[in-house]
Amino acid sequence: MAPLITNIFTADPSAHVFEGKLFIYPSHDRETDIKFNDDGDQYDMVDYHVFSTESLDPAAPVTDHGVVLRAEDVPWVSKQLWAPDAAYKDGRYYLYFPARDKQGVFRIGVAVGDRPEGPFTPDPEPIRDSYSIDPAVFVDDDGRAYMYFGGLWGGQLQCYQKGNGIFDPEWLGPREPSGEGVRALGPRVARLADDMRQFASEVKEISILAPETGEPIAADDHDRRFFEAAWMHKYDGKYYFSYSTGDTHYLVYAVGDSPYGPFTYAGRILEPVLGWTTHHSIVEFHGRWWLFHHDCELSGGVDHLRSVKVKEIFYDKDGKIVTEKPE
Ligand code: FUB
Repeated sequence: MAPLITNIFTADPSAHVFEGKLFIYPSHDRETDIKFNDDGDQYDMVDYHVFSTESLDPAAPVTDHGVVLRAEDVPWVSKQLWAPDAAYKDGRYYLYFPARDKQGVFRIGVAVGDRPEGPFTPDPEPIRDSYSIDPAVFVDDDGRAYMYFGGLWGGQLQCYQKGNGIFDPEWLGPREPSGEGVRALGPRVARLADDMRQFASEVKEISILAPETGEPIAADDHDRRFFEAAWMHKYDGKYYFSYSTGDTHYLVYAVGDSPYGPFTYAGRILEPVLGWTTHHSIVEFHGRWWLFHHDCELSGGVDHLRSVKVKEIFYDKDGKIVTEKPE
């Protein structure tokens, strides 16, 4: 299947329907001489573009709205603009993005605009109490907004085992908890304030439960434990929390009855693609459900030069997502 975006390398697509059009907020991958490592230093991105399309018909054009935010325009950022997301509330659009601060610690920032295609003006400081990577913002039917976030290894989630805001540098690197009886680290969620620029609640850890035991997924269960790439969507009144399993390269999901979880693991959405990372979003558009994701086919398998793709997904009669194979 051909990539949706071919003029530049793009990854981590967060798709949203705004003003009746489909908007995509991806990372913008670029060439670098930085050596590949398991901390992801080679993902050295410096800006964001926004894309939109009126239709997901393969022949429909996709518009590149150009650069909407640069690392150099955000006072607290040192490097690595990783996977972003966007949200709309009360007439304004919000672009959320993770990046390393001047101390090399990942934080999450917000930039605000009047149009879905930007431009966006960044707040001068990261969101208070935010940490790690991969923000995904979900606005529920009652108007309440939640940010899901977190990522292991280079994403530094494992550095916060002593508590929110307590960064433990001992855990830096491609590391995570392991061992018999040790539960996996959960992704994080916080409710967003009405102004969408700060957290209105404490950051909470989310529980992802194994269906066979009802207990949290084990740390060594790398086929199912949360690694990065949080996404939330609602289908038939249920909350579908989806994510990447990182080093086992699956996109998987878990289902719950509340935006805070707990969520019970429900299966795979996409088998591994070409390339180390896998990251996605799920959105309903014109009455059909779409999985946006990326792979490295266009770059011939270069892990940090990815391209956004889209694929229709289907639910069975019980609300289970039918597993897709990469194309
Ligand atoms: O694009 C940089 C990082 O790679 C993202 O933040 C992760 O989700 C992975 O896709």
